[in-house]
Amino acid sequence: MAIDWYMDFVDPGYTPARDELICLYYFEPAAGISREEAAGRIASESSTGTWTTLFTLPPRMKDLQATVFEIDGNYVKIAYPLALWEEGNAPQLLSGIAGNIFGMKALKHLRLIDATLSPAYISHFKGPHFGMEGIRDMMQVHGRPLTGAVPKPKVGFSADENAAIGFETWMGGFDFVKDDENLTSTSFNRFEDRVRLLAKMREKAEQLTGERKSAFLNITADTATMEQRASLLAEYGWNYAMIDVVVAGTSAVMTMRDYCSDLGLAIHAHRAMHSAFDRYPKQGITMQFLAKLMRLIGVSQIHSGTAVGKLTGTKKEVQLIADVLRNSHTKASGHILLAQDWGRIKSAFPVSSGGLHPGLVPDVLDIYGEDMILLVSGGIHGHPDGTRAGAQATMQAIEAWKEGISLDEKAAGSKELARGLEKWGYYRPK
Ligand code: CAP
Ligand code: MG
Repeated sequence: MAIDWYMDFVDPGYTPARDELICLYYFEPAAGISREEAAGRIASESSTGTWTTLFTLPPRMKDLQATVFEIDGNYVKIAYPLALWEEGNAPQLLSGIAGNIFGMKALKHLRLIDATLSPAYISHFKGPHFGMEGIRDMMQVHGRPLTGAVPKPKVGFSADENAAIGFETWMGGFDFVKDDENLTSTSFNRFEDRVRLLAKMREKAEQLTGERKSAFLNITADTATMEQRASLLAEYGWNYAMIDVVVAGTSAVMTMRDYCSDLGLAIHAHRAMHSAFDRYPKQGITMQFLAKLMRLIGVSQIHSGTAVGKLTGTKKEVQLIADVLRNSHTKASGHILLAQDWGRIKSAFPVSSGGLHPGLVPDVLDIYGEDMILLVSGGIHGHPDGTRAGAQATMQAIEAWKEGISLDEKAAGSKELARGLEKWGYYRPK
């Protein structure tokens, strides 16, 4: 008597239906397990199956089974019937395609690389509230990257000190001030104080510069507290909320997407903890899939890497993530990206941050182009002449890139940039 039925989930001749979801995995079978059987196990355990044959199987069970339809070396494509998935429930999707399968003994390695989300599946999601164009209109910034900085050191400033640094950042020409991922509402810097004191500085900087200024203030906490904090942000005229989306979780982000949208707040998504599951190339979940999921559930922007700064992520990965976030259609690309039609789902901004300084700005803009958010934090506060000069140096570096001239040429007439290059040159932090 057959013990298992994993091969029932394998059909190389199968053509997926238009409304099915397609997942691409990298996999390595454990010793003694064939590729076909390993692939069948992934499809089985991520849809309807289990480790042994069963007998009570209503006919609909067959229609709900996922199907392995393509195995190419260590890559497998699996089609998932739409009916498997609850409408608009992204956490449930993860429980299926990114759940138990990562722990199966039958697999030495498994990595979810990407998924094609069918138009029928996407139709139950709202996506980003504003889209890139909406954010640009809201901030009245066109024809250049948007810019921002986190006060550094990461935490330790009082709310007063934080507001003063924010003012200097804005007066240097930056659009945004941002909380660090590990700053929420600590005894030395309460969220309420920060919101209120920065709002005062924002108004002053807007009057003095005539520019629209904003901030990504970190509301990350339990969902009820996040709602209270989002309401407070709106009360003080802020147009953004920041959430550490990986640690808060997909459910909380979905709830906050609607709550913030009702308040007219865009969501800045920090991805702290992402490297715990996306860094090792043979295991886990890719950042491009995480970016896709976060666009689907409605963040307005998410960190996507620098390729030249202090944190991991290759130029190719960074560009892929940017495509997933910005494009209305993404083309399939080898074994790293599946085709995706986003339908009416709006775009989201990629955010480049981490070890950047004026000397690295052209490299980053060569990778991204200007439709991105550039966060330079240590790279402005560490400027020899202070925060405002650091921000001015970064804006001058952006101008140089737009003018198509080298930073050295630009620095000849820009003392802030010259001083920045004196300190950092073109150093790539490790
Ligand atoms: C950058 C940063 C950001 C990282 C996040 C930090 O500061 O504030 O959190 O960029 O990584 O705490 O390191 P610096 P990623 O500019 O001073 O380095 O963008 O890769 O998600
Ligand atoms: Mg940070």
